[in-house]
Amino acid sequence: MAGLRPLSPAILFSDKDIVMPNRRTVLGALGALPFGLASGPLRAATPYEVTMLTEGGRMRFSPDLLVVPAGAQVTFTPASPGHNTQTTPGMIPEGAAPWRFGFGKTGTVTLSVPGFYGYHCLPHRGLGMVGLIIVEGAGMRANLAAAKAVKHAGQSAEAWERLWAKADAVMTE
Ligand SMILES: [Cu+2]
Repeated sequence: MAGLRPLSPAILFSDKDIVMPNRRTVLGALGALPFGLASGPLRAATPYEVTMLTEGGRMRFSPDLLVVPAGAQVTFTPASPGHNTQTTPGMIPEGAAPWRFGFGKTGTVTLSVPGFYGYHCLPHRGLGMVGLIIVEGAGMRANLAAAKAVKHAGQSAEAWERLWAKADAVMTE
């Protein structure tokens, strides 16, 4: 997996929330689970799945950061009503197809073009319901700067700050 380094425990176990887990959470997870870098939540066996859910009044994608190989299929599954997923303008690689699915619908996308794919839930974007998929492969960094430069409003801006920090943590150089 060129371009990425093994995921740290903090990354592996942070998919529950866009806030990084505290030390106790990480240690607890390490103690409770066999630790395999290649089989952590961010590298789940195919088919890849992102769940759209509301939990404790909080709306989010889980995991909100997913790393997949080029050509992978990712399925968005509604675990709670009222959510959708669609690509965020300016946040997909050149030549990649945008997606947009209806509310409460399951949708599957095939991600052939390496790069960074930012997406959001239409009604909850301002509440920080956003996500990032990194598709590994040659030229994957071509749209990184452009995607990072996209401006966001409200809690989405904070959510993206955290997401990019997570992305930076799994990337080398
Ligand atoms: Cu939503």
